[in-house]
Amino acid sequence: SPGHAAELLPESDVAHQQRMQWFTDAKFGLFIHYGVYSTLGGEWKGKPVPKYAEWIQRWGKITPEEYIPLSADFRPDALDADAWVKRAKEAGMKYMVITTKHHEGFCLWDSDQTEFDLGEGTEFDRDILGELKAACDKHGLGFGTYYSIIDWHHPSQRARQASNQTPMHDKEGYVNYMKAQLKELIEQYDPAVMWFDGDWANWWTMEDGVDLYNYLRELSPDMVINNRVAKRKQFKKDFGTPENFTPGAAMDHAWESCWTVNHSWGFKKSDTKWKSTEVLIQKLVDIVVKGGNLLLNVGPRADGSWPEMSIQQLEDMGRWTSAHAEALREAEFIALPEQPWGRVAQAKGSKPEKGSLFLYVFDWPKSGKLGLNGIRLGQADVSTFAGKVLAASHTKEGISIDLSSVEANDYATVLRVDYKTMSPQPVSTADH
Ligand code: H79
Repeated sequence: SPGHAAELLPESDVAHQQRMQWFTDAKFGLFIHYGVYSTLGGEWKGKPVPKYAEWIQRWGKITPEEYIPLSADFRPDALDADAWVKRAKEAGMKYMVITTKHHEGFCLWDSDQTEFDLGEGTEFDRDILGELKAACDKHGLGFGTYYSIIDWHHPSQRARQASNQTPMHDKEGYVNYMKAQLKELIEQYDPAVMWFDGDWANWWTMEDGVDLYNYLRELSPDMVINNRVAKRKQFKKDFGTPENFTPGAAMDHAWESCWTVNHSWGFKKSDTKWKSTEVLIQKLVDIVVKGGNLLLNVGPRADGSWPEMSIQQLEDMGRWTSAHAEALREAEFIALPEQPWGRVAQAKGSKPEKGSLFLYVFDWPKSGKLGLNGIRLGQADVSTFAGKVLAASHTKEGISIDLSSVEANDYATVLRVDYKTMSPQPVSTADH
């Protein structure tokens, strides 16, 4: 309860590791930002509003009296849950996370706690979270729910939408509201991931987060919860959430980097900053070789259709992820110096006396020779994933691979190095 210095419920390292295994193996997931803001597409009174479209109420200075009636226009008639999940699956994604309640406070399920929601008694009487959960079960994806701690609709914070200097009112009442809603989500949809956001609110403390984490852990022993349940900078469980950046190296805990396919998270008509497939694939590789997941966001239109570009981006990614499933799924972090041409991972189960490396070539060396540096390998057989064997020679720095018979892939060309004996220390010149 508020005011208590809560402690996390105990969990052994083994239990934690077992609970997290599917998540760390997943590598790639779909993020969906979908809510009343989707009806505006980032425009208010005929003009684009700057910044993220899901923040339009704040940045467009829209009053609650103007904003609330917009929910009547939110009719996901064209939402095809099976098609959404299939697109994710074919892209190589293993789970999805949808904004069940963003900062605007609108709920995508029929909540007993509010009338600002979809479902029975509203214009649109369909259980879209139930449909998505069923599609995820059918296609073997994990179903996750995003839930914002900040709520601009709830009376406790309604005035804070216009200015976050306005004090929080009846925090205890709001925490009880959150707990009741989260219980509904767990009981109705049994989410594999609970993804919080808005932890930066000055009224939300570490103790509040720990208390909420314990509450959820008792309701759902296996659910994976992100670190924004508390204060993301201090809280490590269950996973870190770098947003719009990728850490420089592996971390000592699970993590997931979230990026969006353009600039805004929610659908924004004027947002044409679509990331190229090359950028997206290279992000995925950069994250995966450091032991993280990529949660890639799409912002559907209010009716549930997706921008054509996003459908295309996921299709293009799927071609690469299915051709290189092994180099995606079996990749494990290996501490090596940076390679100027791309990234390196070791295959799961590799040992110093025998194993494999995956090389992901982003920038094709003009010389036609690829230098894998900072490593000493005994008998290295280099091959492409088409089974072509490449000539390799040992150099002072590591090995040099002849690429003259290989055709470059647009996004990341993958090579496999099978070695007998490996020492991943920089080769010192004194050895020669
Ligand atoms: O849901 C998406 C975004 O809407 C949400 N997180 C992703 C996943 C997000 N909202 N804001 N941010 C991310 C960036 C953080 C902005 C902040 Fe601030 C800077 C929070 C506190 C300081 C400016 C001042 C915005 C609110 C107060």
